[in-house]
Amino acid sequence: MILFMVLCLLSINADGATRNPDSYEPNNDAQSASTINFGSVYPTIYPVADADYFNVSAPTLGTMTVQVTNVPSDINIVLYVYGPNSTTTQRAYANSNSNGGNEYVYFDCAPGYYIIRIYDYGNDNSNKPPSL
Ligand SMILES: [Ca+2]
Ligand SMILES: [Ca+2]
Repeated sequence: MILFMVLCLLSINADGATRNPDSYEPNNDAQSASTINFGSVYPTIYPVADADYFNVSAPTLGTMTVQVTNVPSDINIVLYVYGPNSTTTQRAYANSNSNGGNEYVYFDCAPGYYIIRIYDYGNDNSNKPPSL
């Protein structure tokens, strides 16, 4: 068994007054999901009602972990994973915590691509990034 990990880091702007879209935009639906590798990405949930979709591929059988950490205090992250090789088949879901809480899922994965979707439960926005 091989362990794959995708770490979704919500990065924190040094300048808390600046609210900016992240470099993965536009990625507001599964069709425009930003292709990423396992590791860390640093999206922001901005502007209001922003949703961020990512496409990550598992090369073989394994366990995939997706965690959203470093969540800003004004954001309540909802995390979905779809796949394999589907933009609509739900594979994992997490919304265990409220504002500022981390979210985490792990599951056995087959080879193929998976779609990760994160957004804020209340459709707020934040300049402070989460970490995927
Ligand atoms: Ca974003
Ligand atoms: Ca987006």
